[in-house]
Amino acid sequence: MIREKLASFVFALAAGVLALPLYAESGWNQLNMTEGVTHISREIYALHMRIFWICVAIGVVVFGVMIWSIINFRKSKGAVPDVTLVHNTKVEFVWTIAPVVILVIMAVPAAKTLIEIEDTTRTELTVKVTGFQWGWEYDYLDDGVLYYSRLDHQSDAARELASGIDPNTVPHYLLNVDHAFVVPVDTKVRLLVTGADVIHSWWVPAFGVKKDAIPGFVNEAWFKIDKDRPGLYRGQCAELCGRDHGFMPIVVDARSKEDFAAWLKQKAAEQKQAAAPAAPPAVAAAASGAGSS
Ligand SMILES: [Cu+2]
Repeated sequence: MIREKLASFVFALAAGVLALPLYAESGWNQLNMTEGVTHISREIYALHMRIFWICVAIGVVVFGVMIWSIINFRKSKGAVPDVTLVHNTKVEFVWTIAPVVILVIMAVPAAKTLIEIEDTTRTELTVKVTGFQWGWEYDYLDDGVLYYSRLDHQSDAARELASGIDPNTVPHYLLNVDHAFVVPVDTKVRLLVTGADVIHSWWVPAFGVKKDAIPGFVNEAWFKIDKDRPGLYRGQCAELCGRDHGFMPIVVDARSKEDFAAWLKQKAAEQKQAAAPAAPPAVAAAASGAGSS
């Protein structure tokens, strides 16, 4: 009997191990959070997994005891309920202390990560991010670069009512922008997040950052992308901000430090040149001054 049970257990275990690749292929593993590309996002993932397994253990113990009791103390087996039992100090002590200990075990690493998330000291680049209906404005405060980022033209055309365009044919439908937010990897980037009209929320899951953009307030957030993970990272506005809330995605273009420096220099020069026609007022003023004298 025991040998049979053992054999079926080993069989089930082997079947489970063999099914793992199938599980990965089925997409079920995509139901979980991703680890992301920053130290903080991995910390958050680790917290999530730790607390998940604590919940699994609690579930197994609680349901195990419950099912075991139902089976072993059933009426047909001659069990007689103890109707005189009012309370049991020992049991009450255990079921008070055990949850407190579990909560402390969860709270200590969670508080540590929260403190780290809020630590915006020693940042290397500051960008002011303003959410508006419906897009984002990125202002590189120390470098004189400012631009808007909106839903890309292809998605925008396809989303129109009766556009006749199949969204499945649009690459990264509703998750693409005209001008991506360019940042360097391996750099502690500080964001000053605010809103221009209503409350928005700047959310990029791969960085573990979700920060409310509230008019009249400046919220701080930061991220430092792994050195070996340049690339495009996508996010969305995570606050129901009005009619086109679903159409204000975020795309972050993470580049190497050298590429970023070159891009920033070129962009600053471009914007300076674009602003140049506004310079003639000095000439105009001189001219009008000459005319009036
Ligand atoms: Cu929004």
